Amino acid sequence: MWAVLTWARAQLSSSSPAALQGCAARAARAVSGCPASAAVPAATRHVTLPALACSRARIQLLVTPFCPWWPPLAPIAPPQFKVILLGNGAVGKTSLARRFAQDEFGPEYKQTIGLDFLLKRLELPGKVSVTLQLWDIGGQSLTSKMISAYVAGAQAVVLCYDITSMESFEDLMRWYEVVEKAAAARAAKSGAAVPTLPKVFVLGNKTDISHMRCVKMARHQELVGKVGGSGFLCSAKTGDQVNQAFFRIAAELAGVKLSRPDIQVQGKTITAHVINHKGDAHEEPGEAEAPAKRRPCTVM
Ligand code: G3D
Ligand code: MG
Repeated sequence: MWAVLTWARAQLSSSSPAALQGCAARAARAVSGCPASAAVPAATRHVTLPALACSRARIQLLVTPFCPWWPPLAPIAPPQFKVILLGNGAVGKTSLARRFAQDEFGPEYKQTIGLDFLLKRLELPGKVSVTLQLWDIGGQSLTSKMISAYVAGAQAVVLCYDITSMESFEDLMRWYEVVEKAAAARAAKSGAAVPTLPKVFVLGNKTDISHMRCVKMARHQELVGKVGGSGFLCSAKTGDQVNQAFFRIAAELAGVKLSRPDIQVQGKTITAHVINHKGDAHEEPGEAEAPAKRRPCTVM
């Protein structure tokens, strides 16, 4: 019994999903009486990360009342997902990353030269914590040889365009091809028969200037269908829909199902700035500008 408890504790202390899956598989074998050499039951192979984190918390709750001397397990480090923002220069990749990770938007930063890297931890429904690693590579890197190295190991790619620039939208297919080539090269290197593509999302930025929009919604949807992911429209400038987009990306990567209220809670209150044009202003009589003093005029 002691040995079993010690072994279970050692397994549960691990932060690795693989070890947790192994633990779940052994537990399933022990319960069902299968020999230790039996293959991992199919059910446990498909256990999702949140489900595992949840079972770990449940085991902790069950064990503590019977074994009060058993110190609490160290918390599991939340899983990190590598998310790359791709797209032409000036579509707003840096602004989006900064808006999401730091809730900032400002003109003080320079065009990205190499690679910017931001981290943001999120709490998903069901108390599932995840960390998104946002990789912001410069728009000038479409022809760069480094791009496939950046894409390697990414769980998600966000293809970003500016809704007021048709060129930035049409170039997204070239960005997508770069992702496909990188995945194919990786598969060839590892000997895998089928390349593993990261999840691909399409994000149209600058909805605050939608009166200048030239990419129609139908074309946006068509591209989303082609790359097989989800699509978002947002504004890094006002923050509209930025949190919702990344929250949905994180949930999709972690395998967490979201309800409409879950997404809505992420919404940011947008403040509308009312511009008071001089001609429209209704000045109070007392605040009106004092008439200029009249000088006597002599007509010769
Ligand atoms: P990039 O990282 O893709 O190259 P940046 O793009 O984030 O550097 O943004 C390029 C320009 O677009 C910046 O303007 C930035 O302020 C603007 N921008 C980014 N996001 C938005 C948005 O949501 N709405 C509007 N209206 N502008 C946005 P400047 O003038 O500094 O070049
Ligand atoms: Mg940039």
